[in-house]
Amino acid sequence: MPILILNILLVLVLCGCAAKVKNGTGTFKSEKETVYNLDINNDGKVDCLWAQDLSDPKNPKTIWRKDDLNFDGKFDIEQNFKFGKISDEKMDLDFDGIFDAYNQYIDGVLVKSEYALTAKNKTDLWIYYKDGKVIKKEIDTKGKGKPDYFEFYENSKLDRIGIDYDLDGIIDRWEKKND
Ligand SMILES: [Ca+2]
Ligand SMILES: [Ca+2]
Ligand SMILES: [Ca+2]
Repeated sequence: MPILILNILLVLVLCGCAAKVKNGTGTFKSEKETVYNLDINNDGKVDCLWAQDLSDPKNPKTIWRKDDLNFDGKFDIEQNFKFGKISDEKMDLDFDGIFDAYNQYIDGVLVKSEYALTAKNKTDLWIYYKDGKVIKKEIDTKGKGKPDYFEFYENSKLDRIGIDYDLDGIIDRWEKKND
């Protein structure tokens, strides 16, 4: 549920930024980096901060951006870009000031996600993607810092589940899901 809320807020903020970009004032930092900021709700705190590489004026490229989605003065999503495409991002899903989710991209396509859902600063869910589709989920159900529950997907459908009871990295029980 927090992810859904974040996504909705993100869409709203991104729309807001896109609509106001033309009016945003850019601060020239270097030939490679011009930083823009926006205070969407006019409370004096920046909600949207981003840098662009304007060395090719016809093809400006975003280098990084940060968004405060709930307007509390803390950035909830921080993104980095390579050659204008997103390369990684971290998100604070519950707005407590601690990042809980991390996404990694190759060539703008999501390849890996990590979430700390039950404890702060402790990853307990790893998701792997191929061609943007989930292929594997690894879950730490015991809070040991290592996954013990594995889900394998075929064509985005859960195909089989594996459980590693003693955390030696070898799956001890398999369950087939798709026939
Ligand atoms: Ca603000
Ligand atoms: Ca915030
Ligand atoms: Ca958080």
